[in-house]
Amino acid sequence: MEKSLIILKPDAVQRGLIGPILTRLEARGLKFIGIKLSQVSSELAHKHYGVHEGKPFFAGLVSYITSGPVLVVAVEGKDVIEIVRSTVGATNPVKAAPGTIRGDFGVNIGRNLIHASDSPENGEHEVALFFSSEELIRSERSVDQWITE
Ligand code: IDP
Repeated sequence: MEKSLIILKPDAVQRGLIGPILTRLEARGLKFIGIKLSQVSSELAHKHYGVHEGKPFFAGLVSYITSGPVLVVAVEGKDVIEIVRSTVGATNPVKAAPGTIRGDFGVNIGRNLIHASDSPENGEHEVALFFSSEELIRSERSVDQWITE
């Protein structure tokens, strides 16, 4: 079982795209185990995006992710890293395929709407960074047998 942290970034929230984006993730069959509206602090932004520190876009990235409320979502399941990344599309919306979230809703790399963990290790780490264990809810879905064999 993998976990993925998904963040609907401030532009997605401000543009009223929470519903359309969650609809796509939910319709794919993903199981949500945590979901909340949150204001990312500068400290948390530095932790989450630490790997990009020193890059030319880092200051802008921190200011972007802290610029307004975000919707933070944790999903769990087999292959969720790849499933979510392929639904989200390429980092740069200019290059993202139509049919992906970034390819359908975005036009600029600095406003690419959504974050998704890029490896199982980062998924575990990022979910733990944004959610306490009490905030993660696991339950059986009767529909699961119609989604996976
Ligand atoms: P990812 O979000 O698709 O995993 P990363 O390369 O990990 O992409 O970059 C993290 C985030 O940093 C991107 O989602 C985007 O918001 C921002 N970013 C990456 N490259 C650039 C850039 O060249 N200009 C502005 N922002 C960038």
